[in-house]
Amino acid sequence: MADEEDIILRDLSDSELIEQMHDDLYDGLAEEIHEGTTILLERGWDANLILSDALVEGMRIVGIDFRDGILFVPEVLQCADAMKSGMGLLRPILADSDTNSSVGTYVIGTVKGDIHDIGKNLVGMMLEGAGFEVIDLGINNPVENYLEAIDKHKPSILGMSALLTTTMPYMGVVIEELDKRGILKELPVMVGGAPLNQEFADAINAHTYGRDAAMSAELAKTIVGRNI
Ligand code: B1M
Repeated sequence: MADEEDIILRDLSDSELIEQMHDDLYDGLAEEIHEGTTILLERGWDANLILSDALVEGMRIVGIDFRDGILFVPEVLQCADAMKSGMGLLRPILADSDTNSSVGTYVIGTVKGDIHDIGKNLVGMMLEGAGFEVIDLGINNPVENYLEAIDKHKPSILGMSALLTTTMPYMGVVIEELDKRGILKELPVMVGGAPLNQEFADAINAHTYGRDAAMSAELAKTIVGRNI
């Protein structure tokens, strides 16, 4: 990024900077998002607020134009990279747990056919902040990956993320398989992602529906008995 842009960002008021960051995220400018996030942190902004007001809100705007055919996949990929450059700075803060020992192990992954990972990564960060050891399986996970991870890590909770209406039914496939193998009665499953709701989670027999990252971390603590 040019120094000139640096100076401009620093000269902006908080609200102007937030708006500029929405524009920069839209334009996929990773360095500018990194810089904007740094400035807000230096000004004492809470990491959660930077996440919601600057980054998630910016991505919401991107989503509208993506839906309307104004932005296309290559552009939105750049937006995602820009978002991740800001998240990278917030990660150590959000994931900084005040508990020394792990409250439990949480295996999380995006389901088969789905490559969206920003929301999943956020949930993972919040879980780490809540004291969980997070095993992240990444994206595009078939049922075998979840089974293997359950066998290997013996998690307290299994989490699945899906961002597409075409991939969310696959969560039901995984849950059915867990049920068939007698795992479901012992392993709480949390599902989440923008197209989901409680009704869908109930319909596929998921233990819990996580609406957003912060709520999911709270729910996870409740499940392992750390919120009571
Ligand atoms: Co995609 N995409 N995308 N995309 N994309 C959506 C989801 C879409 C709604 C855009 C739109 O049309 N408005 C639409 C889905 C429509 C539908 O299913 N009905 C869509 C589409 C259609 C597609 C493609 C099919 C486009 C194409 O190729 N023609 C394609 C599919 C690829 C695939 O997966 N097979 C595709 C591709 C992509 C990119 C690769 C370009 C990129 C992803 C990059 C990446 O993730 N690394 C991308 C992006 C960025 C989006 C939007 C714009 C943003 C998603 C996001 O990161 N949001 C999205 C539009 C939108 O959602 N507004 C869109 C920010 C994030 C913080 O929120 O992920 O919702 P979210 O996570 C939240 C909660 O949902 C929750 O907590 C998070 C934090 O609060 N949560 C959980 C999520 N997982 C959870 C798990 C939990 C608990 C809570 O427990 C385990």
